Amino acid sequence: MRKPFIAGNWKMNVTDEEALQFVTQVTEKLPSSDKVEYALCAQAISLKGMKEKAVGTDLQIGAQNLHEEEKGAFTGEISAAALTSIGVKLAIIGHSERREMFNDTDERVNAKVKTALNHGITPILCVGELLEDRESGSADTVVKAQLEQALAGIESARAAEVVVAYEPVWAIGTGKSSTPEDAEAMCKTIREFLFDTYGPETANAIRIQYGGSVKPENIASYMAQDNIDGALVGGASIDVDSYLALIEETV
Ligand code: G2H
Repeated sequence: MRKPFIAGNWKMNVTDEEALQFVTQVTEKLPSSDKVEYALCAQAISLKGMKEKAVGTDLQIGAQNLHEEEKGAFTGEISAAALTSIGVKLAIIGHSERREMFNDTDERVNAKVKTALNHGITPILCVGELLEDRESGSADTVVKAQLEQALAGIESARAAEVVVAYEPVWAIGTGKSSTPEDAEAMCKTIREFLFDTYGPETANAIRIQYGGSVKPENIASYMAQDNIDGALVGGASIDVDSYLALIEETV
């Protein structure tokens, strides 16, 4: 059985003060993580403080990116070693906003996933098609190609640690969510790809999240699908009550 996993992706919307306040408020009310895992992925500046505030709780704190190299002259970037030095063991990798605006090519995404795994950081690997891909009927091909490249050279045992987030780009922050049936169809395609690549044990262990305008009102309809094991949530994870409701609706 795969345990559901709800991760908030705050993007660049929450200040450090707000982030710390949020953790203080939310940790008082979070349910036990027996049935559902939960995380918040914040701007790098807040990660250490959030980790400190979350001590003794099951709230996971994650980064929104990391650099593929171990160290060096990469001004403004964040290394995996720096993340683990403050206890961060989760990072979103290859979000479509980074693919589109920050040159996260498939090759770099692959290198970042490997670096994360080498450091014991769970990557939330984002894949998803553009609107034009869906309209031209090539969504499956595009997503499978992204997965193939992102997971190249990663053997089965390590791949089991990866969380895949399927986020159709046209559904991100637009209010236009994919129907649960369409999301399930793609997540099933992803599962089948993982099955063909890694065999049943790893394919069945990997959690697949849906992302794209998920909110408390619609999360249950995604979670009811066989191949959807959680959600990566942007806008609706920024409010304490909404974040808690997302988790409650999942249990
Ligand atoms: C998709 C998602 C979070 P939102 O990017 O990764 O954002 O829920 O605001 O569509």
